[in-house]
Amino acid sequence: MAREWGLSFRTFGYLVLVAFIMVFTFGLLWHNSHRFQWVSSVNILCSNLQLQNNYEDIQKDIKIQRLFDEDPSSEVNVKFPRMVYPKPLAVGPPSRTDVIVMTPWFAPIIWESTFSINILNEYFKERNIIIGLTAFAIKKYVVFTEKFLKTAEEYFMVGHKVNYYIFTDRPKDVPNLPLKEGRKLHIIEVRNYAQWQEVSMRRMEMINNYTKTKFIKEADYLVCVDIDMQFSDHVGVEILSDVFGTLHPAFFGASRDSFTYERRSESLAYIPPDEGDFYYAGGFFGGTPQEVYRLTKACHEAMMEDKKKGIEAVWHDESYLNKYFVYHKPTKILSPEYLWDNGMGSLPILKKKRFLAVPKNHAAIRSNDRK
Ligand code: 5GW
Ligand code: MN
Repeated sequence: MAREWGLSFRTFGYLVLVAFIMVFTFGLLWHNSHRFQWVSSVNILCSNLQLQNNYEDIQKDIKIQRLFDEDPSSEVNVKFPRMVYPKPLAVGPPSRTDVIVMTPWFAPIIWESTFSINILNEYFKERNIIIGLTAFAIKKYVVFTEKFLKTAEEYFMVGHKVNYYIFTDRPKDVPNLPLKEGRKLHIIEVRNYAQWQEVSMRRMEMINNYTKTKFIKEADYLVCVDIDMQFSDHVGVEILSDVFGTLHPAFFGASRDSFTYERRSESLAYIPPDEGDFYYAGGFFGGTPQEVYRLTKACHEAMMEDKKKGIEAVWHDESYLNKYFVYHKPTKILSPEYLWDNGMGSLPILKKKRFLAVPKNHAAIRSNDRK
């Protein structure tokens, strides 16, 4: 046959050899690509990604795998996670150019696409933390607990251990919902107060008392929120820090002189016109039990001092919280994504609405009659 094509036996021999080597090489490559399938898939992912700090787009492509966990034949006991994602940029366009993502005291301000939840989850998962979520359901506000808890199950700290602490004067009216593994409901029975201002303000005292006797033993972080709210998108470990506050949705773009800080110098909540960084919301703060203890103690004691003098700050507990944060800077700040009211509409900078006010009939929910 070689003769018919005008090839010498020698050339034909070479061709056969080359063909054999090629088949062998491709066979080996094909075999390897199947043995280490995660490597090839990761390579494909990486080559498709523009190397940007836009974590929003890469979120779904990130793979953090425990290399040896998944290989039963491995005899290696040391377990190193693989952390596969595009390299963060040290120099180059920032992930957000429309908002400030860092305070002058180097506390991050948490906006969508500034963090990678997979990296953060890996970090907090390794520490096996427990997060305590506190909320008050006093009097008629108990009606908000069901939606609050149901949506928290869906969006709040999914995959982590959570203790719900519901403070209420109506424990029987708190629904007993099925909770996911690692999540527990603690109903804390407390007294009510006749005046609504006091209901709101006494939260500081009650959180303070229970932090000292209970939370400090049961939780690594506390998240203290309003209950007339629903979770509507991811709220996870990216919020956790020693002590954190949230930008109030009505004031994050406002000037200092339009903040509704307490402006009467007789009150301990007084903030002089040339001080203050942001206007923080009373309905979402937290931190470690130690820091929450300090914060709630300071706020409660200031309220009690003012009460003796017959003065109460203009926005109650929120005013004292704002005062505290002027002199004890939060170590992390949550953007209004974490506390939004649809009454405020939508904005281009607001990529996510994670925790939303539930519309309420103010007159009906706040009246003193029992139904
Ligand atoms: C009742 C009437 C007027 C204002 C507050 C209340 C009230 C508040 C109440 O009867 N029961 C109660 O548990 N609260 C707690 O205080 C809830 O956790 C509530 O989310 C929080 C703050 O009060 P809000 O939500 O009415 O305040 P805004 O500023 O969010 O409207
Ligand atoms: Mn509220």
